[in-house]
Amino acid sequence: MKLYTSLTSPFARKVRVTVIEKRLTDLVEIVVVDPWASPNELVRINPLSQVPTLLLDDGLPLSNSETIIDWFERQYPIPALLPNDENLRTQALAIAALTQGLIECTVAIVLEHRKILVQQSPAMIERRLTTIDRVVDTLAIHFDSNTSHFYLDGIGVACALAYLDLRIPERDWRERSKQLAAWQAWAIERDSMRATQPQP
Ligand SMILES: N[C@@H](CCC(=O)N[C@@H](CS)C(=O)NCC(=O)O)C(=O)O
Repeated sequence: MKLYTSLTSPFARKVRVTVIEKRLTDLVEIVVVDPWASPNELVRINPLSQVPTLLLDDGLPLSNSETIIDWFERQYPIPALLPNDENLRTQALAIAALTQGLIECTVAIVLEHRKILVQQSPAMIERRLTTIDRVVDTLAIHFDSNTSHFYLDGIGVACALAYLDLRIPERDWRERSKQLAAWQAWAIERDSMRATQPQP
């Protein structure tokens, strides 16, 4: 199968980390594309022209990071990226959804900053930044230096915070929680995170 990715997309990074954590790198060919250039090879299989896109061996293209990660978890359940316990599983999915929103907020700010100044909305940027602060505070309740698992909620947290560092370094989320910062310092040292560092 082929995974279409860019070298900076945090959505695609979650999937690439998942592939490594599940030890599936031999099965997945990485294809680096620029989705913003709408390359034919991507648009042909995904009309959204977005990464990540996973092209299955039977020719079915899957888009959306959460859908792709869910597919990997069902097809290759071991090692598991969700806890067995139903309550813990639901909690992990709830946190993963928050991290998806955190990435979306960060991307929205990046896109706003790319507009010419008169078209930018400072109010919208401020609203997104405040949302980011709230999500960071919520994640800090669940992740600290005692958290040693790396399920898909953790993958989401690590990729979302790393993207925040990359794109909005001036918003120093570490100031909000030393505990979350300690967890992130541990997470980014994992082989899967080191191997997928953004290359702007
Ligand atoms: N909801 C999607 C979002 C994917 C997405 O927006 N990817 C960006 C790269 S970070 C992209 O390909 N953008 C190109 C475009 O939207 O034209 C996911 O979770 O995978």
